[in-house]
Amino acid sequence: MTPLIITCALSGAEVTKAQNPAIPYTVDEMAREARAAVDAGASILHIHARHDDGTPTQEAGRYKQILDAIRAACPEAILQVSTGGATGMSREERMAPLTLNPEMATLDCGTLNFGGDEIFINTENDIIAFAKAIQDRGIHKELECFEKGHIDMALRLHKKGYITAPLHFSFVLGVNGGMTGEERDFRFLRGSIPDGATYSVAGIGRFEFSLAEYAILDGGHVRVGFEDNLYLEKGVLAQSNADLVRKAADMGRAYGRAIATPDEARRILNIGGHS
Ligand code: KMH
Ligand code: ZN
Repeated sequence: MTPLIITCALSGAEVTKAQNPAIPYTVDEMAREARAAVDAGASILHIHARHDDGTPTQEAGRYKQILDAIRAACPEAILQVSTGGATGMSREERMAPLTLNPEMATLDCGTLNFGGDEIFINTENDIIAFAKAIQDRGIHKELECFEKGHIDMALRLHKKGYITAPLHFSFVLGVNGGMTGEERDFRFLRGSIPDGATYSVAGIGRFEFSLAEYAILDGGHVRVGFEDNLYLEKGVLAQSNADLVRKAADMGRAYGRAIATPDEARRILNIGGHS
């Protein structure tokens, strides 16, 4: 079976130290969490920038400090910036980290409710603009799909030439306002992507490890980390992102999947023409 690519979503934009004190905000905390996650088996790091007080930001300057520190701590890892940022941010604001030419970036493929009064807005024109900005810079994209309509949108824009191959999907399931992450949801989405496409699952909260198991058994890939889930098991907070990565890696190995190194991940996803 293909080696298992583990992505670690280090901090996200929404969760806070009040919920789990181990969530990294500062540059040093980000770099330390990144190194430990890579040591535990992560090959891709999904990065949202925060200011020292935890406020999410898409400022290129702050992203640069964080990317430089993470690169120094783990030069082998694939760094994936978020173009999702936080709800309420403008298109231009969200695009700023692309000016740093990271190896990977997310491309969010549709709008959804995001709890309370929050709406995560990704209009068709937003998606086209993000796709162009990402692809023009030769950055490898991950197509974030929070429900089936987002896959349909990505495939429609692929057919029109706005989103180019290779197609690598992330099924982000369990957001309050998006699709749940039950097994039937996974099977529906997994069956909706074209042959030859790759995918990873990101289960929010209680869906993190159940979805990971379906994907591992199916030959897919997995994202874990504080952005998605704060708990190692019910009622037990994870002490670090590495705890969550280690649990996914142990599950992968138990089902016969070797854990992909960053270079193996580059080959599997065809990043930069590796194949
Ligand atoms: N923070 C969410 C509103 C992404 O990284 O591309 C969006 C998000 C998606 O996290
Ligand atoms: Zn994110």
